[in-house]
Amino acid sequence: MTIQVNRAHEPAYAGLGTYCKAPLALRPEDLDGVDVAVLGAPFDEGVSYRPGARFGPRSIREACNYLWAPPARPHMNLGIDPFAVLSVADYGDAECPPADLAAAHREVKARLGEILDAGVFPVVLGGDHSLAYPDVTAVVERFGAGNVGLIQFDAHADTAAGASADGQFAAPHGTGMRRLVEEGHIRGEHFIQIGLHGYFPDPGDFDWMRSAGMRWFTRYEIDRRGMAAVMDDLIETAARDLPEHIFVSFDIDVFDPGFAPGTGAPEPGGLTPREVLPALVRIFHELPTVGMDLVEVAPTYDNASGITSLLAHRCILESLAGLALRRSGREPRPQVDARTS
Ligand SMILES: [Mn+2]
Repeated sequence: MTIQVNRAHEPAYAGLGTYCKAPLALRPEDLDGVDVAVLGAPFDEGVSYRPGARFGPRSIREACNYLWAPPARPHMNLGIDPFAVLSVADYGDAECPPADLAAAHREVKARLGEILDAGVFPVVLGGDHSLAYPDVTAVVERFGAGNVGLIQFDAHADTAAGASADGQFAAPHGTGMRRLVEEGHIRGEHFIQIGLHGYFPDPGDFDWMRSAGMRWFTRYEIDRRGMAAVMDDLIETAARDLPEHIFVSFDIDVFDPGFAPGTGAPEPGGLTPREVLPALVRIFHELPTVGMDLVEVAPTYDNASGITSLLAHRCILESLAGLALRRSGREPRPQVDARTS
């Protein structure tokens, strides 16, 4: 059974903080009847540059709490309230001990396994992007190797080799995607990336990605062709070539740092919320997704505005709206076109 975290007339910014004031579930048996479970993964031992993503889960939960509880979020352009369609619960955080990345991964995978075993759709809040490794391996254990596809939003491909030839260290948050493919959890041709820009990966890593059969849409292609056309391609490719179970791994640094400065490895020249939010709606509406993670929110670099956590919060909400649309089996009903004069 889930526990309401608000009193009857308590504003959402008051009291205990869960995602959108969703009720709390702390034990596997509490997930009975739940459709979506939010799980925090507060660790950042896998980063190469600025730490701080361990504070992401709490910060994302606290963002956007200016409405009333329990949650209601009627989407203006879809005509659907994800909380009316989906039973959303907050499953708290995995017990990630500081300074032990392997233990953090183990704990996340165990809690995520409980969510998946209950047949519930997981939304995992990072944490650094090494989180994708325990997330995707847990999903693959449930659905079977070769049966899971991966769509990654990211500035960086995260396909560096574990250690380069000259012995240079490669941080776990930059190597997880390669590891998933090399160890056989995800086939390269079941992997699509979107939003790559900046100076990583190295040309040699791109060569490896090509040889593995991976596909990607860079921000430069999006600039040339427009996000809508690129998303048409991505959806068509995923529907045709990816297996029936698709996991979405979303790195907040896919956004331009002007929109999301609170992150560990910002890359100037990134995507905008106006490009990405509708893309998330399309993916979760039109493709058979089985879960998502959202990583690398490091709110310490946000200064006073909390803009990055707010955007992360909204990315999840848009994803849930798309998922609600899919589960309801109907098309969007925009609330915005009725009165124009
Ligand atoms: Mn990443």
